[in-house]
Amino acid sequence: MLDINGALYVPGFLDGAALRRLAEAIAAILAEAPAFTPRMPRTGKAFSVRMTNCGSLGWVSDVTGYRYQNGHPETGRPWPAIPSMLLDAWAALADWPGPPEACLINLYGTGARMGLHQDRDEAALDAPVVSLSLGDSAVFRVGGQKRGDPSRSVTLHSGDAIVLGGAARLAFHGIDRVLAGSSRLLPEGGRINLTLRRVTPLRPA
Ligand code: MD6
Ligand code: FE
Repeated sequence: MLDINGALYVPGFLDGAALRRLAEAIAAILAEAPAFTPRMPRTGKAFSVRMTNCGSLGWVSDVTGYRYQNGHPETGRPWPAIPSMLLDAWAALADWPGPPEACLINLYGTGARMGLHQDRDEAALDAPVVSLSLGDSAVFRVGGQKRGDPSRSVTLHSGDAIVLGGAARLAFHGIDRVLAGSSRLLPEGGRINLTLRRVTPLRPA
């Protein structure tokens, strides 16, 4: 485990066999909850990343804003359940007393990236966000709690985990670029990032 600007970096958290099982589980989720193109609030500009979710809640973004909701924005169906191996990953990495409620699945094709952002749409900001990467490697940047704070980069490979918790929970972070063709895990290439989140406090106030 390494500290990257307060983020906990766990290289090789998942081995090859676990990654293959997880890739299959994600393919099944995508069959039930197809990838959608999120759009920026106000401008409606399309993200370069496509998304879906599993869990009781899923994160969506459209012209009206960012939010968590119970169902898929296009099919209206409830999100598929979070696979047990992801609940196990949360239990191993999160150090938090309840289960995650949402798993955002980010899909990176050629040229996709993710701008510097904070994850702050969760009421349970005392819970960390746990990230797992599959497929092609990507340059992940993490800074401080202000957009202009100094940042560090780390190349995330298939199977690596990142935990943003504690003082780093509200750190700005993003994906500068994906290194196309760096992994053979995913049949169609590209990169998948999973972020497990607790949205609501354990005992609602
Ligand atoms: C990505 N990750 O790796 C984007 N968010 O594709 C995130 O936005 C992220 O890695 C919260 C915590 C960890 C993360
Ligand atoms: Fe994020």
